[in-house]
Amino acid sequence: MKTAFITGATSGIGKATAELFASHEMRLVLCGRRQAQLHALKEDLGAKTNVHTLNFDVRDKEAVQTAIESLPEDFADIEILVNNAGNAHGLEPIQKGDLTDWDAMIDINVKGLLYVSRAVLPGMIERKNGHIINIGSTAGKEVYPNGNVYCASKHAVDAINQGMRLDLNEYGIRVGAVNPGLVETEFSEVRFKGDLERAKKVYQGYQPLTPEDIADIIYFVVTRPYHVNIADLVVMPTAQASSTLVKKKP
Ligand code: NDP
Ligand code: 8X3
Repeated sequence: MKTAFITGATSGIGKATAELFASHEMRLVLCGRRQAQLHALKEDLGAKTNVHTLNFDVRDKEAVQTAIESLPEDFADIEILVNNAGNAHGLEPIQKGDLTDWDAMIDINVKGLLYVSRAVLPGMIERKNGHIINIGSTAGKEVYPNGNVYCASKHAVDAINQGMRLDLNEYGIRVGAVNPGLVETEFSEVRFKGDLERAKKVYQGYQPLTPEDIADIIYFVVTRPYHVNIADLVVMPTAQASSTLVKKKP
């Protein structure tokens, strides 16, 4: 039974991945800040597999380290790390950017991913066995108007993905990124600070990806034979050709 550690498992892509992994009886460590959602996940998925939940903010490096060090023996040998926690905060031209939003995106999407990886890696290196899946974005491949800092944070994930693969090569650890385009989750709700009407509009007039679509791909990535490493994968809805070109019904 493989142990998978998923950050940002309380909603969207992380939650769908946890559900799919549970249906394949993978042992799960599920992380997020919302305790009620973590509790519900443990109740629901606990019927299918062994689940351990960790409540921490990826921005807090001491909390990250303590949480990972506190893992019970059964869950401590992490084979798969899905670095998924992250969000966009705001969509403003650079000259109007909110500094708190900028801090959140850099601290969560970039530094949080680094803190979690740094805490998990020693075990993988010792066992010479591990697979890291970094959830990037099309925003890490191109920049769109008003996306400035979110795109920068995902370009950083792209660079970190490449850097990890180079540095971990000698230990036989697999590293790859899954970079989705538009996926309907709580993402836009967070970006627009709870403005549900505005969030809904992002996904209207075409068929966006679902979190389950991305979970399927992540499951495919982690179930390839060990000599196969999917290094970098971009996936968009068929209606999307780039960050700025989406064919919508009038
Ligand atoms: P959701 O908002 O649905 O999920 C985000 C998850 O990240 C939640 O589980 C949330 O948990 C967790 N999270 C956010 N901030 C923190 C934090 N400070 N500490 C710990 N956990 C945190 O969005 P998605 O599922 O869409 O996003 C998942 C990933 O996919 C992100 O990295 C996002 O950038 C990326 N992505 C999303 C796309 C989309 O169109 N939706 C497209 C491309 C990439 P909690 O609030 O409980 O802490
Ligand atoms: C999420 C996709 O296009 O909103 O990373 O940046 S997008």
